[in-house]
Amino acid sequence: MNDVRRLRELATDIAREAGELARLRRAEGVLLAATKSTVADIVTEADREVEQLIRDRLSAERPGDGFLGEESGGADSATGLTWVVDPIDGTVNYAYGMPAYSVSIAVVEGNADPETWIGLAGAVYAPVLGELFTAARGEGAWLGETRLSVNAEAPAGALLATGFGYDPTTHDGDLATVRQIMPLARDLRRMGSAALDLSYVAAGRLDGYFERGLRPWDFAAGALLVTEAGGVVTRTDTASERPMLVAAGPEIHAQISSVLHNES
Ligand code: LIP
Repeated sequence: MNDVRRLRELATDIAREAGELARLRRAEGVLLAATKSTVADIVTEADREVEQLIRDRLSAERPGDGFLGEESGGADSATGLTWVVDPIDGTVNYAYGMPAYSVSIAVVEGNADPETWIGLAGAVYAPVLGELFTAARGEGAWLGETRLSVNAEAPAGALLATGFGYDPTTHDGDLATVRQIMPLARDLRRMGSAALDLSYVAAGRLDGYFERGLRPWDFAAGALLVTEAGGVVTRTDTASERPMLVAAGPEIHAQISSVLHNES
């Protein structure tokens, strides 16, 4: 039996240290390290340095656990647990000096396959905003000492968030989805960090969130926050290159899913 509280404390402690490093490096000036899938898909030296800090801490504290990080790839698990890490989620915001970025650290039972893993604990830390979201399986979702709960309904229409991939050829399809869903919405937000979008759904700051094409590290911690706050997180089109993730309270999730199914 895994001690999910201890795993949560470890994720929290490392996320705090990693977030402070990211904030320090940003203040010193951002160095672009490379581009990845497209010219818009950037990685900074800080992304790599922060992920290495996280990986080193986990190797010391949890030898034998598996690892999947956005920048340094994966390592198989010898213990049955795998850490899924986005060192700086919202990298473009980070590069431009916007505060909406976060360190996302999750630990799952199983390997880094979202179709089969069981989320055990997670932390999402936004260092500039000074907010640390945490969750452990069966222990609820928290912002500091405040327990979180998703919104049950949205009588004035749902405040929704979404995002778009780095590949401009996908933007028309994603905008068609937005157009399809807007009749449910009172408004739409596009913050640029999936981990924060999911944290905000858990906190009731958003009524729902949907996005195609997220990678496991973008949502591993945030999805646990939402489910531990009473919400529902689903991924559909999982055989495609761009699965659709939807996160919301049960009623709003059903409304979004109904529209998406009619769309497809
Ligand atoms: C980002 C996600 C965001 C998405 C961006 C990007 P990154 O992750 O958090 O929701 O819309 O396209 O994938 O690249 O900053 O780690």
